[in-house]
Amino acid sequence: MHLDQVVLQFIALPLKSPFETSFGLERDKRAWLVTVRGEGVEGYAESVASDAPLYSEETSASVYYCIRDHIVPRLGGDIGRPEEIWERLAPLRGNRMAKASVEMAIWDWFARARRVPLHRLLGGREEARHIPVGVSIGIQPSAQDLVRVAADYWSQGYRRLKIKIRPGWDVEPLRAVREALGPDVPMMADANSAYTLDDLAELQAFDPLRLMMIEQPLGYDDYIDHAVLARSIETPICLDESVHSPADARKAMDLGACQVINLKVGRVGGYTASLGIHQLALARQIPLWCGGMLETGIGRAHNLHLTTLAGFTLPGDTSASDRYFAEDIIDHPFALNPDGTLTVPAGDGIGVKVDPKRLRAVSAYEEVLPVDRQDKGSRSSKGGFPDHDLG
Ligand code: OSB
Ligand code: MG
Repeated sequence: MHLDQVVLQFIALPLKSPFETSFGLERDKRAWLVTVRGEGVEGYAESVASDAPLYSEETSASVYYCIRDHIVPRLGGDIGRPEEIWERLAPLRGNRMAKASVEMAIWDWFARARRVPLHRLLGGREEARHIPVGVSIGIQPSAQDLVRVAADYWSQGYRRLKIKIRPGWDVEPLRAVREALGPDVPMMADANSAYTLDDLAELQAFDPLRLMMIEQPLGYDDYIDHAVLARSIETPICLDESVHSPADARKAMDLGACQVINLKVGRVGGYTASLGIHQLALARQIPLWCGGMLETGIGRAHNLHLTTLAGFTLPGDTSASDRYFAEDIIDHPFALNPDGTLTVPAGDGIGVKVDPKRLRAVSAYEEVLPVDRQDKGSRSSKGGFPDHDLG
């Protein structure tokens, strides 16, 4: 199979309400949509990098330049299997979000060309049609607000509540939710690296709340301190930011730095790396769940296909489209089923497409990058990325 073009479209999609974490506040979902074209078929994905390097080192700008200058030039010639993309991109260090956005679109392209759903190409469980999901709740103005928001999501059917924390917004608001909703509600916290081992007393104070886990309490690049912390608290530790590869996952597991892993395809560089982590997690009996990055429906569809794999035993962060957006950009936005599941889209590839009218309303910039050097490509800016408005 041969690729002809990679199309980059930058979108800014308003969030229904701002999302606040220990590293910042997001008002819009700003992302690159990636379309790959060849053999008369298209494949779709999106980059999970944000404008500022707060969650990871990558940014919207770095993703653009990496795709344009380093990834697309490596996509020429025959592609026999989607796994080859990981090998072609392996000489490029880091830049995993950039790699993943193209690699994921190519997996979708392959699945569509073979007329199979993506989960089949990935080796997911055929019977996993409905995926139990949770919701991630940002930092709220008060504990009272948090209890109201948490109770609302719980009543909608979400299977677990993840609550963002930071020093000064941690045990008290979580205790308020525990007291309001009762001991049986599956709850967890995500610190996004806001603590250090000096905060051991605060982190131990979570123990009586019987959380499912605490996500990335310590350094975004750390396993050693997490391993120390794991021996000093009862709450299981889940790693997010500090796991970038199967090798990272193995080291974190060997050191006892985590009992759970949040797997985000974008963070680890694509599906081939994700499948490597998945295999390891199954072998070591480390539960996985699929994380999220406030994706549009395109990224949500990818997440659901991944979550059909057997190692995803805990509800993830792939909530319904209406949790973040008044209007998603896909033809069939995701709705929460009454049993707290999302339905894996049927059809070829990821099973959803961008709605062209919605896309026009939210797109700021478009560039066509030729894989075939004969083609000149094109650019059209509506005053968005990358000319202005880097955010
Ligand atoms: O740490 O999991 C995280 C969103 C942006 C960046 C990092 C994280 C998150 C979330 C939201 O927790 C997950 C989602 O609902 O998509
Ligand atoms: Mg996280």
